[in-house]
Amino acid sequence: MSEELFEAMAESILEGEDDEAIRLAQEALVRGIQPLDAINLGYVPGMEQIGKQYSCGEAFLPQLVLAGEAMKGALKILEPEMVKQGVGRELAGTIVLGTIAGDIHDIGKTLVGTMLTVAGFRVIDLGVDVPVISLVEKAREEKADIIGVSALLTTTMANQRDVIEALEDLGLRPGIKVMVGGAPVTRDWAEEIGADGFSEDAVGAVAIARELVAAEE
Ligand code: B1M
Repeated sequence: MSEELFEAMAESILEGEDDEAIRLAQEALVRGIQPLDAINLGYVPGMEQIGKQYSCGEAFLPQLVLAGEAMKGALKILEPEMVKQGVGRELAGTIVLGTIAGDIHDIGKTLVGTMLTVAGFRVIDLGVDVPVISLVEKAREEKADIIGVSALLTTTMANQRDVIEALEDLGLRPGIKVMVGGAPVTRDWAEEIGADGFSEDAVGAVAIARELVAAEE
């Protein structure tokens, strides 16, 4: 039965129907489906499919925009529920998070932030198109354990390296760790730029953040 609901969720993204995406998210909660399952098994496959269609010229920018809006509508319903489930946890650490300069994709980054919040991290989310220096200064000011840098474009991925270099120039390494992620980011890339952690999804990001904080202690 959940299968049908997940398929309808993917369809709502493909069709860019935010009202329907929201309605299905509400239905999932009523039916006791875990919010993360709804995201990963329902909406994300829709996003992946629209991305593929865009790549091969079967979908165009306005459809990407509508798909993004539909996904955000669903997350507005599902994310508070996830946060509620994590309330009362011990502080696991502080992370300054952002999508790197030049890049305005925010859905995956926000999901990573929500999962970290659920796991007990204090998350300072600076949003999208964040200049390198803003990430670094905020992390210093807030005595953050980690800077989390998301990038969805092969062109902006390169700016992740600049965060590490800026920390080094200011003598803030290895005190402040750097975790990178985003669709085009790979483990090889993370190693090449000297990042401390990499994850390909939001659940993995929590595990890596925990490891990085534990390594500090
Ligand atoms: Co754009 N876009 N987009 N887009 N978009 C991609 C990324 C693209 C792959 C589509 C494609 O061609 N197939 C392509 C990039 C190609 C490349 O560089 N390799 C692309 C392009 C080209 C562009 C524009 C340049 C298009 C244009 O203007 N001609 C433009 C760029 C604008 C800019 O940033 N300067 C653009 C714009 C947009 C919209 C605004 C229309 C919209 C974004 C809406 C929004 O975010 N508010 C959009 C969308 C929706 C997409 C796709 C379809 C979906 C992205 C998404 O939200 N995925 C995307 C195709 C795709 O990725 N399949 C595409 C769902 C999300 C949950 O996954 O973000 O990957 P994701 O996050 C995951 C993991 O990556 C990981 O965990 C998350 C949860 O599991 N993760 C981390 C992410 N950050 C992490 C950080 C971590 C750890 C893990 O640690 C800190």
